[in-house]
Amino acid sequence: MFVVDTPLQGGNDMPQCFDFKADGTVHREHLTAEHQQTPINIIKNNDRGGYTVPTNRLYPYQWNWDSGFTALGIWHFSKWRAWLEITSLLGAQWEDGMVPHIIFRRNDPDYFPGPDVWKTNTQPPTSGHSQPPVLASIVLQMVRMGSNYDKKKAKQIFSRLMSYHRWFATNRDPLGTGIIGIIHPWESGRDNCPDWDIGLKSVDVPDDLMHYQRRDTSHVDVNQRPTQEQYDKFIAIVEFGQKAGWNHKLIHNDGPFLMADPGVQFIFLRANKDLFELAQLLDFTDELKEIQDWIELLTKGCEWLWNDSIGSYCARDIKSGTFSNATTNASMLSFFAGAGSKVQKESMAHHCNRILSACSYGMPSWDPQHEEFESKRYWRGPVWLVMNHMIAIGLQDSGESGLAERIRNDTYRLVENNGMAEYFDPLDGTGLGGMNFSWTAAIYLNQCNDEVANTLDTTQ
Ligand code: 9WN
Repeated sequence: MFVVDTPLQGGNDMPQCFDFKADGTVHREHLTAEHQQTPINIIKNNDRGGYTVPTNRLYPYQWNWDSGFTALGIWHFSKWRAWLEITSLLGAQWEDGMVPHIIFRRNDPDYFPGPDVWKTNTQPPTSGHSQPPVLASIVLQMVRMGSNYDKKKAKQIFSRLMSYHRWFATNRDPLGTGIIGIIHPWESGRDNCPDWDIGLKSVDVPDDLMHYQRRDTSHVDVNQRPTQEQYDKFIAIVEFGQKAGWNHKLIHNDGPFLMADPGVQFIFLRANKDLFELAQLLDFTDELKEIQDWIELLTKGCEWLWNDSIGSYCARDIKSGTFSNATTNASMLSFFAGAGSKVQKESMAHHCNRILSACSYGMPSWDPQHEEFESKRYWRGPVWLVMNHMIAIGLQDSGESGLAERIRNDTYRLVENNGMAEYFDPLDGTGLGGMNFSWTAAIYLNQCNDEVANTLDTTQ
């Protein structure tokens, strides 16, 4: 058992299903219907009919990886609705296979930039790039937990998952290097992480940049969001893509931003391993070779992200080769991907231990011992539970069960003490950003149910 030295604070209306024993270890009580009700209610309240928004007002549309994780949570109380979340997302897949990062089913002035800025000319209207490709991993998890019904559902969408991965492999790595490039910080899902400051330096904001008004800062404290300078650059990249008619080959070659993200790289490698297992389970044998080739290439590509000067996987600018120099929660996904040699894995486990010792709640999105750490500003420090979910799976798979348990316990403590926030301060646990957040509720629900299932397994 991992020993946690931060006392519980209590003070919110979530029942706590764990407690601390005199020896300092954490013991969970049985999961009750009451524990599940709060997250279920949150997800249901964010249901907009066939798809779920991340939270009311701040994010009024369907987001790609949010819907994936949310489906995983929904699966525990409604199987058909969980599959609907995934099929509705895939319903917005572009003809070339891309699954966009936002789907705009109705126009909503609460969010900027909306469909009239992206101008993708798709039906339904969407944004113009993608997000971390977690779908195949989510689908495999639902199939593993489920029955023939889930297998049948997965079979129906398998070819769409294939074309999504084919799109990523060819459009985000057109030269076949095994290194996936993202064309906008939003494509990483870790929007304002200091990693992207490197690539954003060379993004010029044109004098005639569209005049716009941010909406995010009218919902959330400005200090918990990206800066205005970053936002101008985000919009400048969108303008470039829109003027390029969202031609992704052109954007990859000539666009203002192109960086390799350990998050997307590792998530995509893992997603391909999961897609391979899915193909085997569902009897799609013709596809195995193509997936295996992606796995081999991506595994090689990971080497380019190894920053020897700090002994960690880091983001890297594809054009200049410049490395970021901090270990993030995305670096920690190397375990999820199964990447690296024995020595590299030991080094990553060392960083994991060091970082967790430096904060009360893991896993922070930026190294707390790095000068640019900001405990409350979005992806420059705070903890995000979807990242915790994948990091814990990776650590467990790699035999680092003590570290995995620390991460899972921190997820419970954060939610049960501070509510279902969008993200959390790793130093004091404060819930930040939007509240009543779908993916936070979903991860909590999944983790609780997962634990019950595992307990049942071992007692049978
Ligand atoms: C831009 C919805 C999304 C998440 C991202 C998170 C944030 C959007 C924004 O919210 O990004 O995509 O406007 O800030 O960074 O990971 O998918 O929850």
